[in-house]
Amino acid sequence: MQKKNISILGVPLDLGQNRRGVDMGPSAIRYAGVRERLEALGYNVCDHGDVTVPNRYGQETEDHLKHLQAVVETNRTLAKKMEDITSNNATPLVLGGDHSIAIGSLAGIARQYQNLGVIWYDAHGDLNTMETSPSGNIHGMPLAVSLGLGHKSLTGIAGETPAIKPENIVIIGARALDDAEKALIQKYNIKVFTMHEVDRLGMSEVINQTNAYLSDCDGIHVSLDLDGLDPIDAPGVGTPVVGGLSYRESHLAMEMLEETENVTSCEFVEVNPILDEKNKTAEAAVALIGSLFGEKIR
Ligand code: 6HN
Ligand code: MN
Ligand code: MN
Ligand code: MN
Repeated sequence: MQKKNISILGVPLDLGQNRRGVDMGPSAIRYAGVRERLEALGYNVCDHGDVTVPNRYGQETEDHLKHLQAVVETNRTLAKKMEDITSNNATPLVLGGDHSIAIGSLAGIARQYQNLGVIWYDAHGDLNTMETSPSGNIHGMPLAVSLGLGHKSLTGIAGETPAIKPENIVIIGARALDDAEKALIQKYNIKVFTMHEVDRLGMSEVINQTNAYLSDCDGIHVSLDLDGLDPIDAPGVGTPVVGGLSYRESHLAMEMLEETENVTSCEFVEVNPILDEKNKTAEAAVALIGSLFGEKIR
C-alpha cells in the first residue's frame, strides 16, 4: 500500500439479502484481530467504528428491491464517510456487511478517482437489476448499480456519473452467474476470470493479467466477497457455491496485488458468523487483509 494510514470502517448491513447474521461480520473480523495484524505491519490504524444502519423491522420491499430505502440510506452515509477517509490520505478498509455496501463505498471513492479500477473477487457477478434479479436481494446488484444500471435511488448515490466504467472491472472467481448477468458481461465486454480461467491459467497469471488490464486506472478498489473462496475455507457466508478459490490461491492473489502498490482501497464482505465454524471465515478475511497490506511469510 502506498499510504501508511489505514481507516477501518464497519458496515453492519444485512438488509441487502434475507439471511440474518451478516450484520455481525464487522465484529467477527475485528475479533479475529484485524487491527493488531495491521499495526504489526507498521501501519497507523484508525478504527472509525460502524456506519449506522436502520432497523430491519418495518422496512419495505419496493419494486422487487428488498429494504430499498434502508439500503439507500446506509450507502449514502457510507459514501460520504469514504469520501472523507480518502481525502484524508488514508487507505479505507471496509468491513461488511452484505455486498450491497459496495454501492456506497465505490460511490464515495469514485469522487477522488476519475478512472477507478475494481477487482471483484466473488463467486457471483452481482450484476443484476430489479428487472433481472431472481431474488430481489440488493447484494446481487452492486456492480450493476456502480455501472449506472438499476433503480434511480441506488444509481443516484454516485451522483450523475456512474462510479465505474465497464472496462475498469475485473471479476475473479465467478462460478454462479445468472443468465442476465452473462448477457450483461457480454454486452459490456467485462473482463471475467471465471473458475474455468483460474484453473487453466493459474492464479499467478490471472493476477498478472489483471494488473496489466487495469494499468491505466488511477486507483484500484478490491471488493472481496468471502464467498469467492471455496466453502471449505470460508463456510460462514450466506450464498456459498462449491468449486471456489482456495485459501492458498486467495493469499497469492492478495500478495501479488500488494506487490504492485496500486491498490488504493478495499472491502471484505459477506462474513456471517452465525453460519461460520469457529470464526474461520473472519480469520480467513483477516489473513487475506494481512497479505493485501504486505504481510510476508518470511
Ligand atoms: N452476493 N445472483 C444471485 C442474486 O440473488 O442476485 C446471488 C447473489 C449473491 C450476491 O453474494 O454478494
Ligand atoms: Mn458472492
Ligand atoms: Mn458479492
Ligand atoms: Mn498472508
